[in-house]
Amino acid sequence: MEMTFRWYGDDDKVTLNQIRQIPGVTGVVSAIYDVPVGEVWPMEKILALKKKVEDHGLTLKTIESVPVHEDIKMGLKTRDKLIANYCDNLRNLSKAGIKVVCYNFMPVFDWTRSNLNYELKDGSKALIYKKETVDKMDPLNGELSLPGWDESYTKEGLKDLLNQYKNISEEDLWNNLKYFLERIIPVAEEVDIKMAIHPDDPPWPIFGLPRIITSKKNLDRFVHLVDSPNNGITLCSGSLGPDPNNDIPDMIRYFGSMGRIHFAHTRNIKITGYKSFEEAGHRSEDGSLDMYEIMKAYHDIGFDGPMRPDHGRMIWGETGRPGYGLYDRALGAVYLNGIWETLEKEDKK
Ligand code: DNO
Repeated sequence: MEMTFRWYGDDDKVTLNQIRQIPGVTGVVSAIYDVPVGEVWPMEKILALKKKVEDHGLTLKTIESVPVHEDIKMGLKTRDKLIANYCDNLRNLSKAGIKVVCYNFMPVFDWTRSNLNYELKDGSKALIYKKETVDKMDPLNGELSLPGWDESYTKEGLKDLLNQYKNISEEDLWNNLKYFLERIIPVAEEVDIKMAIHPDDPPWPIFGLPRIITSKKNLDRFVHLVDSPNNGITLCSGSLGPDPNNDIPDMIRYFGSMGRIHFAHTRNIKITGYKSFEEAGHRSEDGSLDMYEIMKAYHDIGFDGPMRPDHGRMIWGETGRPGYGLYDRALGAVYLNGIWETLEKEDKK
């Protein structure tokens, strides 16, 4: 396992110098952020990013994410050109030594929360999801501020997009995903890149939009859509965890033993009610997931891919990108590395 840290490039308040000082973190995962979704990332930009990261003594082997254009998710005619561009991105990334590419297939909204700044009892600020609040939210009234989605849509553009999705069922989304995979996975095989789909966060439909990467059953369907070792998963405990039916250690063992987990996002969440949760510190005691069992499952399958701590709370007065401050994520990395050290040493006894 290689412990990595997400870095948002030069605009990130968290610097590479800070990241390299986190004990046990040896790599970053990043992306090119200033090229519109659907276009090809210029090779110079990829190489410059890699050089910058490596000049700081860190590795760059994983990209999170190469985003998938909505036209591909909706299966529009324009998708073939966009998929060809996606394949060119994979070829370029491979030339720069990238081994893993993370992406998601969530319609319109990536990860979604009802509050980005909820004060927990200890005074830290966390991201939370409350079903009742989200049920009342209207993505078109402009109030929605979600960290994970492309804010470049105008209100009209977003309205059109949401309308177009009205005709798209879950089965349509599965078909569109299959169409995409059938075209990108052969290229990924050729250039030796492992594709790692990120589960839907939260793992249920929101705002009437279909969501399919939500459970063991659906992930199983996913890995068989195109049965290739390059067609794998980003196993995100915090995305799948809010559904108590998702047994994360079991999923790690199941998909891990198939060799289909290519990237691990490891964080805790605390379920606070039906379809409601708070993002907790990484420790088992702080949330609903047993992080020891999760790490043990990774250890048992011999996981040797990249892992990263995931969203952190804002602590010690830090402000910054929701979920992506320095301190709490750094604590998460060190905690996960601590569990890993114990597992490694126990194994050798
Ligand atoms: C949230 C992240 C996601 C993830 C994308 C992958 O913090 O885990 O935004 O990067 O879904 O495409």
